[in-house]
Amino acid sequence: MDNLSQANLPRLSAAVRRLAYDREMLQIGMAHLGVGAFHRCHQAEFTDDMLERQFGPWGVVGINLRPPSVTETLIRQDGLYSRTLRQGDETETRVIGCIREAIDAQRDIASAIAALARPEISVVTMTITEKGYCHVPATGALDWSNADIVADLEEDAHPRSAPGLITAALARRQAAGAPGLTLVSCDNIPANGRVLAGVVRAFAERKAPQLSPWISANVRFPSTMVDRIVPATMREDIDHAASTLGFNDDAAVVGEPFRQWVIEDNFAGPRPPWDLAGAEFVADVHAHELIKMRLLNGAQSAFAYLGALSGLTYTYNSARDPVISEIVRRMLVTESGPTVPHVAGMEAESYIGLSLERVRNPAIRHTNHQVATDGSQKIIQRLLNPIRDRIRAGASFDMLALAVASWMAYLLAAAPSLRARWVASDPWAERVAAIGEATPNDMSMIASKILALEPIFGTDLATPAIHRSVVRHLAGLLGDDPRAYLASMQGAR
Ligand code: CS2
Repeated sequence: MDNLSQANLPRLSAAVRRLAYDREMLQIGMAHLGVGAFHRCHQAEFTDDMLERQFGPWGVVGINLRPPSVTETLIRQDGLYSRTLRQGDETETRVIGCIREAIDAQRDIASAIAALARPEISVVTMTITEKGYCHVPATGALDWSNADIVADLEEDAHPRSAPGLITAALARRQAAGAPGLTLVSCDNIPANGRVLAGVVRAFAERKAPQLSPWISANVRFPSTMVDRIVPATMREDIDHAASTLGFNDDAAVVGEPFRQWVIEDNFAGPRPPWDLAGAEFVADVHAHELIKMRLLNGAQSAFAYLGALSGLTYTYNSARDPVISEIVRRMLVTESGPTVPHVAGMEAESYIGLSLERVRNPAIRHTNHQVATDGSQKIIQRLLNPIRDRIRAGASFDMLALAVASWMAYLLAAAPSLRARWVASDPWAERVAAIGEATPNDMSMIASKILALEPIFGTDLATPAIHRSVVRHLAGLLGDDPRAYLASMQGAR
């Protein structure tokens, strides 16, 4: 079967929605860092919708910093790929065309820096995952001990980190007198624009001090809230794309129909009119972000850990399990929900209902292990900050503590000399496993030591009440039958 490509577009199967703009006329005006499934199914789709409504120079050069890189596939396919939305038995497939060029920064860092420095590029969006910011999760500040940052600070280093690459590109722009730039973080960290600004400024101050005033005068870092559930693409999704398109598409992505994008209106230069595609430009995204991270992402993380510990594969299995879904619903309704601000159209009660409904969609096969990845970077905004607000309000937080304990139990269950139930992917996996292995039968000691990990928990959460709650849940979750433990909690109310 031939690959999807520009030349093959006219021969696409009639079932597929085609591009409604003249792609060959599309000039590049944006870059994206981290062309993973989420970008291809979210910002790139918004951009295609925008281009359909108002054609302009908003083609994208996609840059990948980390494997797995789809760069070669995208080059082979002229930047084209399909995205399929799935809800129950319904599917809808469409070709996306805004990515005009793709660069693998690991192989060709010079081209990546040069691309980001092109004067015609005015906006750089990025999805580099939480850990891509190289920050201390609890504070948001640049982590000077991060191995990539240490390497990038060396003289003449080829940047490996995002702050390193961005700084190199900004220095190039400054030297060439290129216009300013807007850097749009699209990752699930609170105040993502502020965190990005903080790590870039801190890194630049050390690496290229002459650049700092230029950054202050010429670069903007709007925060954004992005939302669409997009699991990693599976073999069967690639097969489905091929049979639907009539062409092979190794960059295919699958997502749910729901999508939302709220962007702080803070641009250094021209602003892509994404609002024509349904994105919202607002003065401040903080409230939207709290609602999304605490109610949707918080639920997903709880489902992922509780589900994995109970032997379930996908988050929809967890969300459809009567015991687990009731526990998570109770966490959202009684604990997380009361901590979020009011936003018209995102009222906590209906938002919780919608979030649970979305995670229950059985056509979206998001594995519990995928959502469980990098929990040390995620639980702060999803679970710990709500606990802080509950403590401040003098209110209960036992369900949130259960979810936090389930993250700990997930990493402890991965400890090689304890259970080795799976390989946990988390920058803190080894350290948490080592804590478990030191005193395997002493839950109280284990909980104390984990709660004392300051880069995750800060200095305020090692309280007796949290410790008590976590110890009890850890014992239940790491016992012989975690699901029975969860069922017994339900009975206890
Ligand atoms: C998920 C998110 O893997 C995860 O951490 O919780 O990718 C989630 O699906 C998106 O944030 C939804 O917008």
